[in-house]
Amino acid sequence: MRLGVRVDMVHANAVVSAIRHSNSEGMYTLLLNDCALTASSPDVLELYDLVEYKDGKAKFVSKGGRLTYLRRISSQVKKIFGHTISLKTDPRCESTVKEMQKRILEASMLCVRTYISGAPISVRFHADGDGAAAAIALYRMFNHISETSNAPHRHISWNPVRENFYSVQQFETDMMLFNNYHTAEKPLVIGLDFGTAEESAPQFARSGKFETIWIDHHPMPDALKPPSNYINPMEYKGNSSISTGFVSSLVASASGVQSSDLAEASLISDMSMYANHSDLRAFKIAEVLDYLTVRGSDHLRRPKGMESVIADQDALDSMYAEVHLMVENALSAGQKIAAKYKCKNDIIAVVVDFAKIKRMGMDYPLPGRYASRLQYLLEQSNPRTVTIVHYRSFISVRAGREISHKLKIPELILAMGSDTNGAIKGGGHMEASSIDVGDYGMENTLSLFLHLIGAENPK
Ligand SMILES: [Mn+2]
Repeated sequence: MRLGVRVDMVHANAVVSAIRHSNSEGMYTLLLNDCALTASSPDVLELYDLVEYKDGKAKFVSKGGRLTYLRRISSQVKKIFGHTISLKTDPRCESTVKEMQKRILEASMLCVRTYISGAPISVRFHADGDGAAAAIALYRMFNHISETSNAPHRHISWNPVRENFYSVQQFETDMMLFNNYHTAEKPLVIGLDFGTAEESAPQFARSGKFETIWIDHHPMPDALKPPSNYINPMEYKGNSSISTGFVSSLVASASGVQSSDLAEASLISDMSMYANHSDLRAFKIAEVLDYLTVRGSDHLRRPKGMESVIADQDALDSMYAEVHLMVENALSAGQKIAAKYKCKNDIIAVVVDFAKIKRMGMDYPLPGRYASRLQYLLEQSNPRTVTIVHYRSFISVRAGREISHKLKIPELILAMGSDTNGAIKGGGHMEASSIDVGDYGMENTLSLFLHLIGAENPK
């Protein structure tokens, strides 16, 4: 059995590995052979000072503990990586997982090293089921490190992100946090399931003062130079069906933490081709995370709160029942009011006016996810379905894999843009895209789009 660190213990020869400046007195992270504690001090300490620890206080002994620090941090990191576990992987993406393995292990080790040393960490995750699953996997990993290394009380800030890029504001907030610290290891920003967009470029270029681990599975624009420790399955002959939650669970499993439930839930949430829809627990988690990231309270939109729901079977079951009913009702209402069009190649276009769903008092899921769910449902009975959900000035288009390569929707959107002198904008990929109708108006845009996919009698 592992014994906790007793606060009344006296530790000689502790080394200062991180300093947090505050108005009154500094807070110090002290590295020992078998633990990493936090202490205040009557003395003004510097990095790598050797100190004596007693009752939460550090007393200066001597300078020059850098080598002691390096030796200790390496041995503490090593201790954790004796227990790597494996994650069940779909045979279809095994080769990609194998190719990513080295980067995954490096990322995991960097997390452990940064955490134990006491350097601050900012985790930013896309506010959806996949991003949240990824964040919770890492949350479990950091908890595990905290227990295994006797390293409590670290600063990690967990932030859900709505944009698809690492913004100036996010960057400034991270720098503000990091500026309060003076640390042996660089501070760390972890980006999950977002950020692979051109708008991130200036912030990535300025990221020299901290380390990054960036996990994403969206296509990379040519203009973007990724930050360090960038892991995207698309760069390893994989595809976007390998979710961020799945890759993050691999990072967690490298340090001995089980999160296969989150890996599976993220695949379901992102409608991955590797998703196992008969895994009921994973399905429930996906449904609940999708909901919490959109409608959860501040606490329930962060890993600690979300994990408290997942870890409690009753809480998970009852929240799932509630959310699932909302989704089912909204989807069946949509099927009733949908307008259907026969198109070329035996394709059926299903058009839903989301404002009508809202008027019936249903405002969850949001239109984009709603379109994905409806498409998934409809393609069970007819794989040649294209789902079109419109709300305000936006249209979400979803197409099944079987027909998406015939339709080439992103190309149609570009064509509509040039036909309308740039009034219509949008983008996405073959299976999921969105259109901003701009000045061209909803009615006109819809009929233009339906015309392009060869709908009979479009409005
Ligand atoms: Mn994702």
